[in-house]
Amino acid sequence: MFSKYDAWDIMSQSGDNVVIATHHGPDGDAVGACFALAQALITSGIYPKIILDKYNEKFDVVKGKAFIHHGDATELPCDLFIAVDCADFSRVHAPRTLFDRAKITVNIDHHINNGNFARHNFVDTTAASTCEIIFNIINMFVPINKYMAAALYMGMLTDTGGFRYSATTPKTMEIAGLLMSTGFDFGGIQREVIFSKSKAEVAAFTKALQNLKYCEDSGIAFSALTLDDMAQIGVKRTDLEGIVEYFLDIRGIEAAALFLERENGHVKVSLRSHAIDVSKVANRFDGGGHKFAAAADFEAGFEEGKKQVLEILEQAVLYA
Ligand SMILES: [Mn+2]
Repeated sequence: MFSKYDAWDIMSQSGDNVVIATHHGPDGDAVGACFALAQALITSGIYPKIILDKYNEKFDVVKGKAFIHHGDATELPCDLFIAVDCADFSRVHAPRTLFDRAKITVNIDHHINNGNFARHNFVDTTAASTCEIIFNIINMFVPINKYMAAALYMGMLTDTGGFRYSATTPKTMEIAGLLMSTGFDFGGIQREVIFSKSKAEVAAFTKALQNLKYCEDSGIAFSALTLDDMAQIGVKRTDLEGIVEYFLDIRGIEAAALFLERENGHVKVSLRSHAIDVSKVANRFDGGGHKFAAAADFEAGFEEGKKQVLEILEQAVLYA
C-alpha cells in the first residue's frame, strides 16, 4: 500500500500546472473525485484544471464545475497529470499527448484490474470508491470543508449504490460519518443523485422497460435501446444511468444487462449482478469494471453483439 504522505507531497508539490482527468462518461465517483481533489489542492495554492467528458447535470449538486477546462486540452501546460477512477489509460478522457508531456503522472483508483499506468500509482482495491481513497490521502493534510465533503460523499454514495454493495465496509461508513459532520445537506445529495430523474431519463427508462426481456432459465433481465429508440424519445447517453440497476430489483433476477447501439457501429453493454462476476464477462468483450458492475463497448452488429454477450452471461450465471 502507498503512503498517504508521499501521495499528498507529490500532488501538492509537483508544480502549479496540475491537470485532473477521469474516465469517459464520468459517474458520481469520477465527478466527485475530480471536484474534491481540485478543492483540496487549492489549500496548497494550486488552481488545477479538470478535463471532464459530458456528465449528468445532477452531479452539479456538489460544487466544483468552475475548475473544468473547456475546449482543447492538448496544449495545456502540465507539470502534474492526475487520473482518478481509471483502471488504465484507455479509460482516461484526455489527450494521450498531454499525459506523455506531463512531468509527473499520478493514478488514483480502486479498480481491481488497475494497470499501474502512471509514474505514481495510488491504487487501493479494497476501497469502495475513488472518493474514499482521496479522503484517506487528503484527510491528514487538508481541512475538509463541507464542499469537499459533499463531493467525496457523492462519490462514495453512488459507487456503493447508496452504501448497499458488498464493497461497502465499516471504514466506508466511518468516513461517510466524518464527512457528514461538516454539515452539508446529505439528504439533498441522495435525493438528487440517486432518486431524482429528468423527464428525458424517465422517457429512456420507459422505453427500456418496454423492451425488457428475460432469459427465464438463467435469471437474466436485459433490455436494449437502438439509435432509433434514442432518437425517437430524444435522450442522450447521460440520460441512461441507473436503468440497468433497476432490473436487478426484479425478484429472481441474478444478472442484468442493458445494450445500447452506438453511432460508430459499436455495442455498449452495461452489466450488473448480485453475485456473479460480470467483470469477467465484460473482459471477454474488451471491457471491464467491478465484480458486480461492469461494462464493455465493442465493435459488432447490434443483434449479433447482444447475442454474444447474452450467451457468455448465461454461462456465467448457470455455471457460477
Ligand atoms: Mn469508482
